[in-house]
Amino acid sequence: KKVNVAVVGATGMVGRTFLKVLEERDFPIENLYLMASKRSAGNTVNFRGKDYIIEELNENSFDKDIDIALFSAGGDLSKKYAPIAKEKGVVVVDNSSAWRMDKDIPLVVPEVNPEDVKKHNGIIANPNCSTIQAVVPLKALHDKFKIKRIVYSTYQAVSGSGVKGITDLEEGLKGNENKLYPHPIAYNALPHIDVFMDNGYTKEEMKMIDETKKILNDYDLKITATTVRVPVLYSHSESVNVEFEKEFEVEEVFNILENTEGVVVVDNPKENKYPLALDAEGKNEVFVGRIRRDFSVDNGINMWVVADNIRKGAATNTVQIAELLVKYNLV
Ligand code: 2RA
Repeated sequence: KKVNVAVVGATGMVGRTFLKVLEERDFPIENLYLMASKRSAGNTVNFRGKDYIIEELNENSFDKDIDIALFSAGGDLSKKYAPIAKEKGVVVVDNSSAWRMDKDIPLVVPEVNPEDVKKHNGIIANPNCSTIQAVVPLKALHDKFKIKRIVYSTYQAVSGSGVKGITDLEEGLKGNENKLYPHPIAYNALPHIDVFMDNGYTKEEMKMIDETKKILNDYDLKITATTVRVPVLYSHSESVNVEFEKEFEVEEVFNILENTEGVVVVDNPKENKYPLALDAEGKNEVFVGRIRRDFSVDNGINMWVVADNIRKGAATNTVQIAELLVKYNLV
């Protein structure tokens, strides 16, 4: 069955990657509509050998026959236009954080909680990139050994801040002053992603904590997080420390992860083989390695989890949600 798709924020890094992933995965598109700001309206983008003219996003953008709208246009535009699209019968898959913690809006990682798309009432939220790559390996382990506590420590690429993040790093490495972050990102590590809350955590850290509980549907999980911006262009790297309720053998963990959809285990330290940001860049899987028992607790494990934050962290996950909508005949 072919569907009519709108891409909102078509010229941004994630928007452009939506189009690449839609092509790569041969998503069944009947008609495609590209929407962006006034500044980009009128430009053309090639998709499957055909040129498409970008239209300016406005209140009437969804008056045409659109089945699914993939949004990556920031929280404010999502808050304004997702309800308009929904009223017109469009199913919105939104990348912003605007709707993620709304109890009536599913927060979906297709390898983890695919059935939740069936609960949608017009809007489905795509989780934060750093959350997505963590829950993909965690779900099967949670089902088998029941997670008690998670400690996240992340090392996040500057592309998470969009093109400005990339420019800031590239300019910083040339010795030019940084404009985006509160401190130079070149040769540095900034324990400050998004804004600080009253509880001393950043919004990015609270997103990982809150979104993990919602996606795994377990609000008893004890979770803490420290998210750090590092001078890497693409791919987020994460140290994930997990304590389980039940005993396990490390061999079991390897076997489970090696058989988890969307996970690639890269783990042979003696041959310097472990997940690397440069290796994950441009790929859609979540790479897991450095799997080893945490001897400081009864049933603990450490893992190193790496994924392309623009692909699996955003565009690919969103397209996979759209694939579920087609698969479940929800559009
Ligand atoms: C970041 N995860 O990396 C956030 C949003 N993309 O900045």
